[in-house]
Amino acid sequence: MEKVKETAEKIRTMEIRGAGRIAKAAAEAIRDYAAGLEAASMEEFSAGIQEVSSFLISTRPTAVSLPNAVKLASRYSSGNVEEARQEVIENANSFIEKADKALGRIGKIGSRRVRDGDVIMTHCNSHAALSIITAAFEEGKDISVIATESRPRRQGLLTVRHLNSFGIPSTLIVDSAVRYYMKEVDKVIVGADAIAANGALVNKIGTSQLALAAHEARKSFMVAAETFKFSPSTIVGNPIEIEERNTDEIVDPAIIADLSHVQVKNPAFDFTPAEYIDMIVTDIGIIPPAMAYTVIKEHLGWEFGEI
Ligand code: RUB
Repeated sequence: MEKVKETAEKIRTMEIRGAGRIAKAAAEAIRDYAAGLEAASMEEFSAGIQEVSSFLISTRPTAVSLPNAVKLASRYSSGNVEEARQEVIENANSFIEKADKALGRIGKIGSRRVRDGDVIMTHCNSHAALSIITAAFEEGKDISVIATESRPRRQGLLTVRHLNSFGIPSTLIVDSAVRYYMKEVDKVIVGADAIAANGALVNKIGTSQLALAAHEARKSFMVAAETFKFSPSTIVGNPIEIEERNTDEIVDPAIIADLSHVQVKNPAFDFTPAEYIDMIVTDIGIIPPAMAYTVIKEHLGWEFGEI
């Protein structure tokens, strides 16, 4: 349990962050927990897996990849402890392997939509979006990137560092400069924390502003998302919860301590409606947002009874 707590803390404090990495870390934690779980009966085994699953899921509420990963990794059908343990280990490993492959596939498929000379705008730090950008560059396309700072946690710095390590030219801008630079942009590529059954995207706060600016300027808005970012529970009406993070991330509490009429808010994500999204690049191909329901039902393999 110590290792699970360690992983949960790293997710909570954002040492491990980005929906895909969070999902893989959770699958690894469940696998290692299952491997070492001392259970005299199936009841004890089930209770242990259940407890750890709920604990991990509670660390960050918005990235649907987290409950999806936990659910896929912790599946077992055997009534025997040793067999069930093996099933969990295999399911977790299979999830991790598929997640790695998915990033590569998204890069390969999405890069075909990037043209030589493109200026790409991206937001926050998405490994899926970066997979497309780096794949296009490695195919020899002469591209450059405009990366938003992504206040308050400034994940844009991670993005420009990553791009720089590939030799891809990038420009770092403040979030409020998005519309100012949109005229220079050919396409926007962002990642996803979750995609709802109606095709709406949940991603880092400010993504919907980018989408609005791209829509106004008639620039293409692409989302890069593994199929495990699609949210089954939205089919049965559950809304995706937007994480509100500590306001210390925005302003030092001492600065506003005596401002009795001021409150600070720090939502970490926002919703971009499907109508602003041109395509979603997934590991099973490029789809329109209207196909989100099909992905959940047919490719994620979810049954209504499970929700
Ligand atoms: C990260 C973020 C990313 C998505 C997708 O937010 O919004 O765009 O998680 O990332 P945070 P990836 O930094 O708060 O976790 O493509 O790497 O899964």
